Order: sequence, then structure tokens, then C-alpha cells
Amino acid sequence: MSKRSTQSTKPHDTTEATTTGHGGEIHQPAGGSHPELTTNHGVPISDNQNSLKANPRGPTLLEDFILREKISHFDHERIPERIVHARGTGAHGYFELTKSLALYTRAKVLTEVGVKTPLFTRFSTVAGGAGSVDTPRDVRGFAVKLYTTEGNWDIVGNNIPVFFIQDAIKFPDLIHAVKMEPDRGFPQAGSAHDTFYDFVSLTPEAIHMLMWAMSDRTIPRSLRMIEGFGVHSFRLINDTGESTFVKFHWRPKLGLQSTVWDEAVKLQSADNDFHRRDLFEAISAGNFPEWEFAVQLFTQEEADAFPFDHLDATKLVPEELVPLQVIGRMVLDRWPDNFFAETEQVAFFPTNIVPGIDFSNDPLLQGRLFSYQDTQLSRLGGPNFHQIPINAPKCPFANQQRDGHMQMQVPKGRVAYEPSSLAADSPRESPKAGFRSFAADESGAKGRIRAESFADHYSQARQFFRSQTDTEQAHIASSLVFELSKVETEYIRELMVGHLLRVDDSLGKRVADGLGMDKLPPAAETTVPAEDRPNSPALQIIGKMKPTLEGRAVGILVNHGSDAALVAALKKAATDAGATVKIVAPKVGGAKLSDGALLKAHGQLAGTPSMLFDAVAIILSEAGAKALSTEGAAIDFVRNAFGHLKAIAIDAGGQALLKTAGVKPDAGVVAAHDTTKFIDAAKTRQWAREPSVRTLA
Ligand code: HDE
Repeated sequence: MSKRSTQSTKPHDTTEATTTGHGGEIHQPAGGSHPELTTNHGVPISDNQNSLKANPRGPTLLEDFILREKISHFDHERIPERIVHARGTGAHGYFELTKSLALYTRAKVLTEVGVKTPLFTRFSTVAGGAGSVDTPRDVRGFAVKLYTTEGNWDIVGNNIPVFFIQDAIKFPDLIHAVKMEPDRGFPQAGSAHDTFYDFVSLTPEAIHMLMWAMSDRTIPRSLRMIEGFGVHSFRLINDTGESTFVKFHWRPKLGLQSTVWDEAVKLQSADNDFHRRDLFEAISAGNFPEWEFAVQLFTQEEADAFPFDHLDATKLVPEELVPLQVIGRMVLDRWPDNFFAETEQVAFFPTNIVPGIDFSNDPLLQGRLFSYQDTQLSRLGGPNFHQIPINAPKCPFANQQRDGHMQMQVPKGRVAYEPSSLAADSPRESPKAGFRSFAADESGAKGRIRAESFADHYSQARQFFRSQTDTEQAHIASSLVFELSKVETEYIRELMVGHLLRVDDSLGKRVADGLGMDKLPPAAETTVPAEDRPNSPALQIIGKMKPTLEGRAVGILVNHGSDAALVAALKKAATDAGATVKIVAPKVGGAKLSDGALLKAHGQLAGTPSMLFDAVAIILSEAGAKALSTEGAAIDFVRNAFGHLKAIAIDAGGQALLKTAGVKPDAGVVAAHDTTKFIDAAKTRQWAREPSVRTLA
């Protein structure tokens, strides 16, 4: 932006701007003190409505540098979207350490209790393009850039603690398989197609993460209600050079919460931007999302005793084996000022670590250490992307690297090399405080080898599946049926069922039945069949849900004549319980309630379906209910709320609408005047209702 446009306080001349030549009348709102509109080179612009023409109806002149600059800049407004994780949203915030890890690391960010480190977090889906929707079934990226006093530390993780593949060399294949098929350009943002399952059916190491991907973790209710995982093992290095392995975890204060599949599908049409809007609204309202930061710490000796290899990213370290220690918190409290400058241009690097932290030998991580830096060269266009404000460290940084596209700094002096004696202020190494790699002892035969300890692909998949509640197991089986039903090639479906039989015999059979197979295919061939491991309840979602309305939304459907006192009582009860309350009415202008007062609506019924809420109340007069009885949106509002297992509060009018919608009330449908009962029911989903509304595998 030009100096003039940011700094000039000279008000522009409103009278002149309202008449722009012979035919181009425009209406500029009066008032305010606007900076002067200029070109990028600071030249004031007199007319931003009309290009320069040879005569009023004649050709446009090449001489019009103002037109050319404006159009040319516009022509180059886009940069390549991320190859993966293209669709995302982010926010600023801070990290606060609550417990020192000084025994294990010399990193200041992990040893200085109480210090607030600024950060930027970007959440994303993986497979879809930047313009895809927020709510497909997909893994969520959870990338955090901490601007520490010792340099930027990026934890570039996901909301699932394991990954599909063990070796970085398979990543391009995995992504090519899951992204839209290259000949047809679809499907967008979804794994339910032949190429993905072709790849997975031939890559058994992917089966564990597939279990997670088919669970409700991949259809979260809100980004504020997902966990984050660093996935790989890293190392912490203390003052004496000792190493301890570490896994990083983010745990949402609001607990885990997911949608149900039918709801996720319908959310795609209700609001493409459901998750980013939710994050934006929460932060704008001062309800700052918060996560606990926790670590799992273990020694080499402990790792050697695990019944799996922690360097294999398709495996997790169960919490029951190595408990989580909460050592800090992250709060997101500021929305970016500009989506492009910050959320789009932010560049995360697993290589961004600080003294006291180091990598492990995880071969997936090792490949990532190359990829992220490399991709920015084409995405951000040159080697100076670290100077973009969102990427620049907030601590001083200096070296002898110079020049390149878009160099924004003006380095001074003649010394651009090291060692040097000509400049007293030239940056020098810091042997003590500087970054040092762990002095690992490496030996063995070089080769393109997959370690024997990486060979078990089914034990943790089985442990994950068997650790789930009945409801969650049914959701996993049903989403596998849904996805594989979209796979057209029959033998791929059969191979997939073969793998599922290895995970758990009953799961394979349920999915085969759901696919209508008349014969059970053979179990996948394997040299390492699954071992039974102890159940890990920490792997559930339902077990980690919080019975709360905090951070949730309640919708109240009203029409003219609705009981004003009842609406007010419900609103108060839900607000007191921490929920956001929104009024939905046939017209956005609102409805005249029983007390004669007009209650403004937050949303018009047709555009505000019940998928947008965690619980709903239907408060209608007899006439109001009658008027809505032929309204498709009202019928859908009720049916979907019921079908998505939500609590519903009703009065007599609400009951009439339920009847019209063919919904038979159950324990989750409560009398609206019993606000306590409604709030209790609204704090959870009505899982017991599910068999009455859909057939699950
Ligand atoms: Fe990424 N990944 N990744 N990834 N990844 C990218 O970097 C890559 C992997 C993750 O909000 C890209 O700037 C390789 C695991 C997140 O900007 C790219 C491999 C995990 C984000 C890339 C992996 C992730 C990315 C695309 C296997 C979880 C979005 C654009 C060796 C621990 C960050 C970019 C944001 C983005 C490469 C595997 C998480 C191409 C080669 C495992 C959250 O560099």
C-alpha cells in the first residue's frame, strides 16, 4: 500500500466524486475522513469510475496507466493454492506455559512458566481445493506457528494422531489417489472414490488411519472442538545433551464434539463456510477458543519395550501406556486482519524447531523436512517468504543470505559473508545458545529398506475399533459402507472388506453385509496378523465429549403469536448455560410474539436450517403452527433436528408441527416450560434415538 494512502489525512472531495463525466453518475456516501485514493506509486486518482477514452463513446487509450495498473494487479491476485490443505482458516493467539519441562529441554518456550508466546494457528481440510466446503469427511490440519524468543517453532499437525503412510516417498501417490481423479476433475474434497480405495486396498499400512478417518473425528462440529496432534515423535534435548522422546497434543477446552454424517452432508448446503464462520463468530464474541497443550514423554529404553515402533507414523502411543502431561494452553483471541496476507500466505515448516527440540528418525517426518520449504518456492514465488509479516520471526534475525525475488529488507554494509573481519556488527555463531542436533549414534546397512518393526498394520487398527462405543463402531462401519458404495470397481470393495476382516471379524462382516455382498471375500493376506491390545477409551469421541452447552448454539423457531414469556425463559436458560441463542422466523424482520412486541430474527427459516444448531426449541401459537404446516423448511427443520439426534423443546404449537412432520417424540423431546430438562438434554446427543431414524451397518 502506498505511503500516501495509509498516511494521508486529507479528506477527499465528495462533491467532485459524485459526478463522474457525462453518463457515469455514482453515489458516494458523504462524511468520514477518507485518505486520498492513489495508484500504487502514490499518484492521486481523480476518477475511479471511468477509463480514459479517445471520446465519450470511443476506444480506450493505452495511455491509461491507472486502468492498466489496476487491471494488471487484479490479474495477478492469486497465488498457487496449497497442494494439500488448501482450504483453511486461521487465527492469532498465544501460548502460555504452565509447567516447566526444564528437566528435559533447554527450549525457553517450554521452560519459562507464565510467559505468553504469540502464535498463529491455521486449521484446514486436506483433500479439497481452496474453494471447497468446510465440512467434508476429511482429516483436519492443525498447524501452529509459535513466535518464540529463540525463533519460530511450528507444530504442523493434524486432528488425528496417526498418518496413512510410513514413508515420505509414498506421499505424492497417496495425495494423487485421494484428490479429484485427474481425467474427470472430481470428486472434490472427498475420499469416497475408486482411486483412493484402490491405493488403500494395496497399502495395508493405511488401514489404521482409515479407521480414524471413517470415525466421526473427520466430521467435527467445530474447529474449536477438535484435538491436535504433532503425530511424529520428536526429541527434547536438555542442557546436558540428553534426549527424551516427545509427542505433542492439543486438547480442546470445549471437549470433543462431532456431527453425524447426514448432518455433515446437509451442512455442506446449509453453509459452505460453517467452520470458519463458527470460529470467526466465537472470537468476535470474545468466546476465545482454548486448548490444553500436553506432552507424552518417553525414553529410548521405554520406546524399545513398546509393542510397536514409535518411529512409524501409522502408530500412536496409547495414553494408557504413556500418560499425557498438561504443560500449557493455547488461546485464539484475534481474527486476522486480512485473509490473504495472513491465512493464505502463512507458511508452516516442520523444520521450524528451536534449540532444545530435535527431530526423530520417523521416515515420514524426514521427508517432510524437505517438502515444506520447497513448496513455498512455487507457492510464494521466491526465497524471501520468511520476510512476509505472518512468517517473519518476532525475535531478531540476521545472517548473510542476500537478494532474491521480493527482497524487502535493505541490508547495509559490504560484508555479506562469514567469517569476516570488516564489519564489527556482522552476525556471528553462538556456540552455546545456538541450535544443536542430538548426537545420535547411527550405524547399519544403507538401503531402501522398511524396518521389520513397521510390519504390523492391523493391531492398532483393531485396538482403535474395539475401543469405541457401540454407537461409534456403528458409525465407522456405516461410513465404510457409504464410502465403499461409491467405489465402482467391485474387486476393490472386496479387497477392502478383506482388510477389515483382519481388523475385526465383525467389522468386516458388517461392512460386507452393508454392501450387499452375497459372499464374504477372503481376509487380506498378511504375515503379521493383528494382536489383541487392551482397549483405550481415550480413543473415543463420546468418551471425551463434555456434557455442556458452552460454545454450542441453540435455535428457537418462532412465528407470529409465539409465547413471548416461554421464548424469553428458554433464551435465558440456554444463555446461562453458555450457549449462543439464535431466533429463527419465517421472515428475517422477525415475528410479533404473544405480548405484541416484535422479536427480530437472526435468521430466515429457509436459510437457517436446524443443522446450524446443537439443540432447538419450537415455540408456536396454534395459528403459527398451522401456517408452517405446509412450509417445507419448517418440516425439514424439525425432521433434521430429530434425525441428527438433537434435543427439541416444544410447546403445543411445536408439538403440532412435530406431528405434521411425522416425528414421534422420545425422551429427547421435552416440554419447553421445563427449561432445566431441556438444557440437560441439549448438553448431549440423543444416541439412543439413532436406530429409530436410520439403519446403521
Ligand atoms: Fe503436510 N504438506 N505433508 N502433513 N501438511 C503441506 O505444505 C507433506 C503430513 C500438514 O495450514 C504442504 O505449505 C509431505 C503429515 C498440514 O498451511 C506440503 C508429507 C501431517 C499442512 C506438505 C506430509 C501433515 C500441510 C502443502 C509426507 C500431520 C497445512 C502446502 C512426507 C502431522 C499447513 C504447504 C497450513 C501442508 C507436504 C505429511 C500436516 C506439500 C511431503 C504426516 C497441517 O509441503
